[in-house]
Amino acid sequence: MNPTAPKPNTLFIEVSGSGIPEIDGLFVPSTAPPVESESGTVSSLGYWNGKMAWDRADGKGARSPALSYSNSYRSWRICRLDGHLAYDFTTDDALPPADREWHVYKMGVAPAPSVVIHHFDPRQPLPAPNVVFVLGGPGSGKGTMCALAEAQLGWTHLSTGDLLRAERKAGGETAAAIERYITAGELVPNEITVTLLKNAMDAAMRRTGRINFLLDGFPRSLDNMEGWYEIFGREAELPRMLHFECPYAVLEQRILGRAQYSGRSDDNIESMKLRFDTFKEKTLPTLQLFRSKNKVVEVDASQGREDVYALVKQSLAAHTDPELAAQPLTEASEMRLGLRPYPKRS
Ligand code: UP5
Ligand code: MG
Repeated sequence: MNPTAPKPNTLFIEVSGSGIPEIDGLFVPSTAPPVESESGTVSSLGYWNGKMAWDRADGKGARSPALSYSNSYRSWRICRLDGHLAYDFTTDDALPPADREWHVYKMGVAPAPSVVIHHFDPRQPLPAPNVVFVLGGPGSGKGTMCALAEAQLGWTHLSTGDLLRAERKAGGETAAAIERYITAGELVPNEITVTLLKNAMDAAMRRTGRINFLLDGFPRSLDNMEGWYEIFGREAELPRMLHFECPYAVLEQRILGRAQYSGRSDDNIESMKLRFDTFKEKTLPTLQLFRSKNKVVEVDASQGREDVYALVKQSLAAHTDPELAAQPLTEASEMRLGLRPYPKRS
């Protein structure tokens, strides 16, 4: 293949709320073969002016793509069926903006539509995710290591604890219940946790196109595992598990260290003891189950951060993009590893 040839466009774009029927809808990557103009220039509909362009799902945009980039105006444009410009956005961004308001041009209808970019065809079910569970006592470093793997290795980090805290903050109907369980160091019921997890995984896959997940702090009980089976099926292969092993005295020190800045209602000696009891009573049986199926990688998490991260990186290597794995550490990653101080708070 010619290395300079444009890459095929594989993204899907959903446009809604424009008030113009031919604009609202799904923009799909073009499958039309490249065409040769009279002067002999070959262009592909999936690629326009050096940037990706989008055809219409109904094929109405056969002559020129309805969503395209103009190099001369340096802007993304959405055109009506009659070719008139309806919306534009001046930027050099590689993709049409999905998080900012578009400008309404002469033939457009205000307000500008919202634009959502999908990495997978939204009309089809999502592919199966590749999941690794990460378990370990409170303060064993799950969050720290998963955040590193996300920033450096391209895995998506989802912490059920963080999802629950975000849901509590959003103040929905389950917020009060979540608060009670978390402060008591007990496990939040399955209906809440597993639903949050499933929704977050789907949204992340569509948004990023990435299917590698580190699920931090899940499954915390055999009951959680039942919830998992209900959603992903009993036939699906059991995910692998990283177990962060660390003595209680070390965990306690770390949690008390973090308590100075975390603002977490469970970062105190009393909640910490309850969390550890819950870990032994509810989470250890899950770990045993995974051990009996040879699915566990044991990680000595009492070591320094760099050593723990090296083990994590190694155990994820088979599914990690080697180019990402070879990247130098970002500043934020160096801070997480304790190689660089965090900036002083004012
Ligand atoms: N640190 C990390 N690694 C270190 C190292 N190698 N050397 C030295 N220091 C290290 O790390 C803790 C602290 O230690 C940090 O200051 C870090 O810099 C340092 P962190 O990465 O935050 O540890 P982590 O294992 O993530 O600890 P966390 O407290 O988050 O674990 P928990 O499992 O207790 O908390 P979680 O947020 O997962 O859950 C909270 C509550 O939510 C649960 O108690 C429960 O009530 C509820 N919950 C559910 O009900 N169901 C779920 O599925 C999940 C949560
Ligand atoms: Mg955590």
